[in-house]
Amino acid sequence: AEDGYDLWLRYQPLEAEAREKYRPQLRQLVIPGSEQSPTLKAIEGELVRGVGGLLKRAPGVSAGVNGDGFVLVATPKASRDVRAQNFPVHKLGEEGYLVRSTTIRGHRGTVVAANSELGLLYGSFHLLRLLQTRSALEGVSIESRPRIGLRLLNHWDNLDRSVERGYAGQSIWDWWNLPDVLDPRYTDYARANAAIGINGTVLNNVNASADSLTPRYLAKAAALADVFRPYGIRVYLSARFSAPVEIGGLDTADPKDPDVQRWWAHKADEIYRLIPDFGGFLVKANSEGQPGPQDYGRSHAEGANLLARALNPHGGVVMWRAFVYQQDNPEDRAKQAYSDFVPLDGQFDDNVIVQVKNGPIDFQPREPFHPMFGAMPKTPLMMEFQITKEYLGFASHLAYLGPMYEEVLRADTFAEGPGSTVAKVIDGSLHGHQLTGIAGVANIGSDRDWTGSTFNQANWYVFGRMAWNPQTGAEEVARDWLKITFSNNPVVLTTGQDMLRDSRQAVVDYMTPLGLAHLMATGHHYGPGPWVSDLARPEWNPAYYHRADKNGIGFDRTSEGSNAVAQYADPVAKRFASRSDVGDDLLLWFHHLPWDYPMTSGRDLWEELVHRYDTGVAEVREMRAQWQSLEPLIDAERFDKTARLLRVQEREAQWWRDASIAYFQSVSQRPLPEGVAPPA
Ligand code: GCW
Repeated sequence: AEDGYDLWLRYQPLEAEAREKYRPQLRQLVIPGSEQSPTLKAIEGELVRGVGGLLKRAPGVSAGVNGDGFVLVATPKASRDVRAQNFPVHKLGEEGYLVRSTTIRGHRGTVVAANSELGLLYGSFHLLRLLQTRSALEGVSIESRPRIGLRLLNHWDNLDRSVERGYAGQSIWDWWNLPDVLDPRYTDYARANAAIGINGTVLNNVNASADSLTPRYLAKAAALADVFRPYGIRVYLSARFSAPVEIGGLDTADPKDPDVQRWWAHKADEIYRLIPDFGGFLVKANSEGQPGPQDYGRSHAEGANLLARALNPHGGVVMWRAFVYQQDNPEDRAKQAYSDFVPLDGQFDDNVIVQVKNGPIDFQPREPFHPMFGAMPKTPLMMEFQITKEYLGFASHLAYLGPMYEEVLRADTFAEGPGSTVAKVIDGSLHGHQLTGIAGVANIGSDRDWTGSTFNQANWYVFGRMAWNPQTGAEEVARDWLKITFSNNPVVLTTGQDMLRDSRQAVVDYMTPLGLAHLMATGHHYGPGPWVSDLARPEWNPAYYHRADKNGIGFDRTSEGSNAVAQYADPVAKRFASRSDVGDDLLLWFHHLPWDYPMTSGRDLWEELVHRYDTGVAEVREMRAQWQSLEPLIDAERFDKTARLLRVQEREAQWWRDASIAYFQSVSQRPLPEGVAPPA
């Protein structure tokens, strides 16, 4: 049955024509050394299974090239045949690979070469992707290496198997039965991630329990690390800053206290004894009630360096999150992280990387890029995207996040003049950093399809592809994913691509159009709540963000208001500060405007707002109709599942529109524009 479990490792037989084309090219598999190495063994297993499934004929495994249609997978070191090809492997780095069609001693075939076994693994998955996307093998010449070093998933998984902001069932980590019972799902998790180039995973929630650092849980993490190792996935843990007090018996967690320093150093030694390739710590400190260095009058840098010094002898890194905003801080929440961190530029140890969310508030359907990107030249910054759709309709709404990631990565910070994109900040090229990273908050759970819907798989997939190369286009990935997930049918592809391309903008339109943000219901964050204004922390109230009253709507972040624009480099600040240049998408993020403000569409602001809400609903209707048209071309199981969810989404898009318009109308006191149906 098409239950979605196989993700992009689906390997269902290709169309007969494609099978015929590929079969003579994929007769024989040569992987020298595969008996000794777990990674090479994994490659062999994957290629036999993948090619066997896709072509309905598994290749033979052979010790050497001795006929046409070989696939030779080897480093130059392991294979004289590869050495003889004189490939430019020096360009590939540690993890890169090349896939070339070539001739060896008169036989024609394909070589996957790399400097390391992991490079071979990534190259082998690329080879499978070529088949899955029906790309030509003849004359193929691909060179690829990752632009970003740490390509990680962040699991917000708790030790009781609940998942914070997770909508796909409970955590896949079965802490109770670990380390003795190793669910085969752990291996499939590693395969799926390796296939898209992800090379690390933070197992536990950033709202961390100190228990995850106790011997009992470290043994469990070590068992997972053993499963993941052949696939190049390193294990990391979220560390609770106050752990020395909670599980160490100390009475302080002050970074300047020698006992605290010793405690962390011993803890690191203990971890590395169990997990020799442990990646390091992720830390949420002094944020939303979490403990941190500021509890002791120390800075984020002093806190980060405490852990960094414990990990440094072992080669581990600290990923220190910049998602901070203080209770009772009157400063615009969008400014606080920058205010806290930018003055610390230059104070972080070399093995610290600061992890910054894509926007300055919190994973909203649309935000401007975070002003910290480009503003801390001496500090490596990594991106934190959210793959789970906390604010975009959970797992039930269809929203492809590729266009959102692309929008952020391609945004120009102008930090070093034009072309200083966010992508160049995080790939290290803008400011010359070696330590680089990107993290995605996972949307994975123990649901059969992993992500709570078929289409949510695309978000995990595109995250991996863009982490490997942040210049990758969302549309290209959408097309690959559709081919791999459904079929090569041109109607499925064009219709599916349309749906994916427009889906995120639809969510923006029916939830928070024109640069509005944070209008969701309290706590669970599902559904509208723009009227909420009485929560204890002012910056948790939607009213804090929309600032709507009889006269107008929007958050003035120009110099007349909070002046958040000043945190951006000059040309960007100027553009954001200008009502006419900022563009409709971020208009109300940066400006408070009267309801009759004339928009470029010819409508006034009130009419435009209503129009956008309405458009969002129309876009979902369109998506439903598009999906419906694919019924004959999609298997019943996955067709039905998506059809049902789209029905939910349409209903809820209407709910967002009607509730939002009704509320804003109660404030603006303006009539509904012509042609808009009043709320049901
Ligand atoms: O998006 C918010 C979420 C919290 C989360 C926090 C964070 C892990 O609502 O659930 O906590 O951000 O990123 O730390």
